[in-house]
Amino acid sequence: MPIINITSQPFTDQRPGTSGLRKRVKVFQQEHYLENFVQAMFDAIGNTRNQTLVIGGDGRFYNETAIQTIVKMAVVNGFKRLIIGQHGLLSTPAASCIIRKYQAFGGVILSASHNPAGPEGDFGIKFNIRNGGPAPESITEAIYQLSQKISSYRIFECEDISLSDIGTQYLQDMQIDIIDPVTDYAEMMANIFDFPAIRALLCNGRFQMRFDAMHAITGPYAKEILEKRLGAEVGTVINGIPQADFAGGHPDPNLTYAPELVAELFAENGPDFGAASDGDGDRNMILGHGIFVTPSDSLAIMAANADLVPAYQEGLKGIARSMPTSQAADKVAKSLNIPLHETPTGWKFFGNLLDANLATLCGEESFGTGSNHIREKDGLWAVLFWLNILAVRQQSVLDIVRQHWQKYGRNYYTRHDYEEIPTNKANQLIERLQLQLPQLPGQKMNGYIVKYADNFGYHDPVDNSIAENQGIRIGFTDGCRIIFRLSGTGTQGATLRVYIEAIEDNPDKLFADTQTRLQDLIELADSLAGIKLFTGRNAPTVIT
Ligand code: G16
Repeated sequence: MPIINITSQPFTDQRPGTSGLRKRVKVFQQEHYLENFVQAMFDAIGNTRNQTLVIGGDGRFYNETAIQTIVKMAVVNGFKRLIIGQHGLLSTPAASCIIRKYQAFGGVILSASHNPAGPEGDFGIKFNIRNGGPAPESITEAIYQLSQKISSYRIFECEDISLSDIGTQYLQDMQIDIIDPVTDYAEMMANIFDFPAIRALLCNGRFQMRFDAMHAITGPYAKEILEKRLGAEVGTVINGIPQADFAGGHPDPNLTYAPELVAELFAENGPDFGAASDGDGDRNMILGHGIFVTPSDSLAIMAANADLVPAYQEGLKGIARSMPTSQAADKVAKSLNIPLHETPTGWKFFGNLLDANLATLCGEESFGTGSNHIREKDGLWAVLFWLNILAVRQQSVLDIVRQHWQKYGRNYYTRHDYEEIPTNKANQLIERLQLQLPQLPGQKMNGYIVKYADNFGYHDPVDNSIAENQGIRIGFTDGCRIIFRLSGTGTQGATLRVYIEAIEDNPDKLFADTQTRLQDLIELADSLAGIKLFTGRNAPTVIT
């Protein structure tokens, strides 16, 4: 076959971050850039001969171009079968579902998540392993090391394959199945949740909901599941047609980037329930009429109500949360008498816990929640989980959240992001903080006494791997915390994330405004880290 061997040279910037390699589209468009990374990936993941590979992405600009390249490289790397979403589309959770269902060797997911798309926007690529989850650091680091030594890659020279027709085609001996991107995922959801109860809620003539797909991948999934299978009124899903540039938007489901949805839910006669998902469909935001549910609270409330969902009625094996996520779920785990696992930021750290049956639900403050049904976080799954709770409890979101706080206490929580700051300044800020850590325990600041101050390290209980330097934590004797870390998903400069949490058990103080309640800790964070000084900013770019 016409295989061509192309001579190439390493690019120094191919180390995957929190979730794969994310760069500006223009970076990926450089000659040999994508091909180098794909070759390094295929070389790093082991024997690709006779294996099945799933391929799909969030439909952003460059998705189909990249898929054609990967297909032509997969055939010379010996893959036996490719399973590709029609038009190259697969949400991240659907890709995870399909890898597991068809027992594939792994999958390649093309996405830069919620980052803006289009020729001037971002693109990304990551490899998911056989369990459906993101490759662990041992593999991502191996990919990087190989990318730094690469001198050539191999590619098959041929016409593009058709991504538009569902069915089977062949490229040499390699079978390529183009599948409907939604069906397998929708069937899985129907097996997890109480669809008859949710249908009854959505069709009762009173309950109103809005789902914002943000012009990204979840549109077709949400329309099929919410409107077709569950009978929600047509129009429940807004911005439901995926666009290559996400209509110029920033599909990050939070209070800053989904302002229309938020305004609608806070309006006088707004809907009972609102939700949004991100570019690749793995994040979620949950809103009730007049209330935003923080992702950390959402995880805790889901865990506390998991027995209402058919798939989790047998009970939870454990709950896992990333370190910066609030400790709200810890209280639920304690009351359920199940373990709580604290991992570094990054969904890849949950995979081992789920595989070993040590955890059933996982969540992150970064608008991610999921369970052992797949090995990615799952936006629509979280929305259906909430609908299942609402259908059974027949209460408003506001009442459910308030009752939860009354029972467990409230973890006031906020994250302040300083985006696109100069990398050297961000590093200086962290280094300076790191130097202060040994002196902090025992010190009294603004009335808070420091209990511990460290840089979080994680020992994986399953494979014994160690992940160091995962974020600076300053914990106080009353359970409050301030955490600093640099994002691993940005593509321009550095993003400083500051996570602030206060614990409130006094029943008279449960309903204050979050930013006001946390003001003294916010000021303390600034004085500890010199945020204004190093970033040159007076205020965060994004507050969630
Ligand atoms: C990714 C990871 C998440 C992580 C988030 C933020 O999400 O999968 O585990 O919490 O990035 O990471 P960072 O704080 O390093 O920017 P996504 O939705 O972007 O794939």
